[in-house]
Amino acid sequence: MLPAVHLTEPSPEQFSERFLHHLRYNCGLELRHARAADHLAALELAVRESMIDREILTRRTYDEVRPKTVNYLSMEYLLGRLLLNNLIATGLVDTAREAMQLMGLNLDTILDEEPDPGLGNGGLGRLAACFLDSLATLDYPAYGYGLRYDYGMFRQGFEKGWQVEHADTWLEGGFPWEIARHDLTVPVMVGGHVDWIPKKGGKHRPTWVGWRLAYGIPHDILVAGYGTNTVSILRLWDAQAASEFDFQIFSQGNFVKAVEERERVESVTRVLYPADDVEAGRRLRLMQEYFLVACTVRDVMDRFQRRHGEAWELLPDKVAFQLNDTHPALTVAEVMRYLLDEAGLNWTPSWEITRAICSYTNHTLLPEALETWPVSVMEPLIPRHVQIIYEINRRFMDSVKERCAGDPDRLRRMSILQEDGEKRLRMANLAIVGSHRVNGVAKLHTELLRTRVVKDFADLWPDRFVAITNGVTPRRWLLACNPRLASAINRRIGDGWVTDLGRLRELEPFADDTEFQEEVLAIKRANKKDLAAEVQRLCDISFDPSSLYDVQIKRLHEYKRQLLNAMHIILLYRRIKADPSLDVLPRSFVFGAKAAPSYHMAKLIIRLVNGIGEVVNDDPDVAGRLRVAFLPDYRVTLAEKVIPAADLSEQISTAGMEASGTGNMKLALNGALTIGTLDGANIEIKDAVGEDNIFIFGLTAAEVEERLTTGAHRPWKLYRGDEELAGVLDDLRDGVFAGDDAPQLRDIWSALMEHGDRYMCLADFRSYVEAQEHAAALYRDRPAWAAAAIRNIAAMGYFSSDRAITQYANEIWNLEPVSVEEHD
Ligand code: 26Q
Repeated sequence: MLPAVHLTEPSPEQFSERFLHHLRYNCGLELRHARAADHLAALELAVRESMIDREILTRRTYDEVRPKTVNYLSMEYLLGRLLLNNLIATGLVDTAREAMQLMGLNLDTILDEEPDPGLGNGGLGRLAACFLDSLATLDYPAYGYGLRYDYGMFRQGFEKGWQVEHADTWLEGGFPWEIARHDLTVPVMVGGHVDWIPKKGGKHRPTWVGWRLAYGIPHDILVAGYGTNTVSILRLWDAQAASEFDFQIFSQGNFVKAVEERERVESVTRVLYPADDVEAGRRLRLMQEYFLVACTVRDVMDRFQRRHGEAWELLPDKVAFQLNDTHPALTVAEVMRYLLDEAGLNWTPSWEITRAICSYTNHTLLPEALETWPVSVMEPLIPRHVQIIYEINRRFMDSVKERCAGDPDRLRRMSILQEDGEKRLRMANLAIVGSHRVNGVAKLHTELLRTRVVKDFADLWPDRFVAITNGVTPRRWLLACNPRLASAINRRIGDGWVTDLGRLRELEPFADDTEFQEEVLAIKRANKKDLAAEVQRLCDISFDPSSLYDVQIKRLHEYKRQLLNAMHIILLYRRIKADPSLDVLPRSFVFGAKAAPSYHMAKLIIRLVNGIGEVVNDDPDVAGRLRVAFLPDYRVTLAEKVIPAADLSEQISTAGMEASGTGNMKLALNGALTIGTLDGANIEIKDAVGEDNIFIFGLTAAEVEERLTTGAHRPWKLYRGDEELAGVLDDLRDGVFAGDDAPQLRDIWSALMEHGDRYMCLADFRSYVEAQEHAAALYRDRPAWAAAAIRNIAAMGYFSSDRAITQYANEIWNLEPVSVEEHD
């Protein structure tokens, strides 16, 4: 008999006892000696207790029920701060607030001490974090798997307007949320080669020999569902050298070489690649991808075996692997290797099982962003996997040949092996062939996948492709980050929306309610005042809360077109300079974006926006009507401050290039109006809020495609046809906003005028400016703007990650929720 587990809610007094206990026995401090960082650590440990109780309960339930479990594999998790969300999830916010008060401390001050675990680049990593929140909240049995990078996303600073990168040492002050599970350490094989060795029965079997061992140490971060007992685990792997690894070198007396070798192994989880495209493709990155996959498959198979022994045929009823983009695509090969080489199954059942348990989410439409790896890089690291992939491909090609014999081009396109030039493996093709479902992340995205990017596969297997539009968690992105708006909503419709976001529809009737309009405007203003203080602190720029806050926060990419936004600001500035008495709506522009350190053009655009700010912010003719702030070190924590204060949400990617976007959803949920192209999830946002409550502009994906492929896009023609545009371009050419850096920033002008303006900034410019004018006009009509904002909030129900995860569970994983009850 296991001991009973009951979850008891601590009183504020008991909670402060807990806090003081941790302060004393973990930090070795009495309250009077504790500093802010100690308060934080003690509070985190106090909350963690409640989470561990729930985790133990969850584990017990699953050991009994042995339910099907989804394993989400992602190279990135952009968690953001955890303390407030964990307090909210466990229902301890008020208790903690009172407890801190009892000790003369302030909860909000402590919360603001927490560093941001930034183990991701952008949307894909944040989506993984929202999904974990929803999985736990909806009681789906789930594990998240990732890597425990010693250095997460770099910290961004600006020097003379240029981005500079600093190391993110997030583990330095200790990270109380993680629990190292040395007992669950897994071995990982690398290197060596494949031999054909006779097995029993005289048959020769390929055998991976000569490999070396490394180890993966799991570090578990608990993820508490909101208002449920379910706690799931995010398991992050840390690479460690095996002690016997270097035995031989040690014994030869080459101590220093042996230590270097250990260092090489352990560097696998040293740093997150700070680029969200394939350019960063290096051997170490491949090693990271393999390491995640090898550790995870081993862990999942060990758990399966503990529960079900060797009944491998049960795998599809018990296990699902979800691949977050192609980064963990080697899962397909690793599961095959495990079933063939370790479980001893034959090819056909192994392949059926593999396909039944794997599925793949695609996050990009740009063909050049699809991951491929040179065989010459893969072979020395994972020779057995390369061999298995060749065999997968051979059988796949045979089956395609039967269907489309007379179409060698089609065969070439569909092959996992790219053979022109250096031989490479196409990870998307591997992931598609090895999965039973492939999903896009928005309707348009899935449609373009089907008809353009992987058309051949969609023609062959139409049912394999499904559309599941992204979503965001309302716990972090409304309840936690915008308490003012959350309580105003609660006062009108109750708090059911927190776990059933569709309930926001009930706000619709309040769109025309003057009192609610005024309340929403007052809340926005208070949030804008808070942000103004932050902007002052970070950038020494003063924002007027009555100005329109025009916000673009996302990774810096040419296709996201921060440049188009900048060109609009230049246009407004030029209009003011031409006539300082002109009536222009006062605007405060907020940018937040990190550029990949090797992305030249992205860094130039950051320099340009900072240059515009320098010129515009202090120009007496402008008289404070335009303010431009590029907030340094954009990350989840900063997003949580900007989003509640935003009036206008810039979602202006070149149509057909943004797979979905998720910031668009967060901003609308907080009452910002969108100015955007018909791209990604913007289209579905438009359908939800109605055309009158969004500012849509620009070419459609089909029109962009047409112009790019026919060469119909003519930058110089557009230049000559639009005087204002010409003025903006001349300023870019002349380095008006570049100071001493004019020669370098001229590359931006060249990209537009000499290299074909691939992202169609010129083509969409006039239409964008007009949409901006509509936005300005509506903003002046405060009640009308408030009504539109309320309609946006009311329409965001669909964009909850709870809805998205329910779809994954039903349409991909065939997964049922399991409720976690207290045990007697
Ligand atoms: C690949 C190979 C080597 C090094 C790095 C990478 C790499 C890393 C990160 C490639 C891509 C990423 C991230 C992509 C990403 O964030 N995509 C975004 O995913 C969101 C969630 O689906 C969408 O909303 C966005 O539209 C999409 O851009």
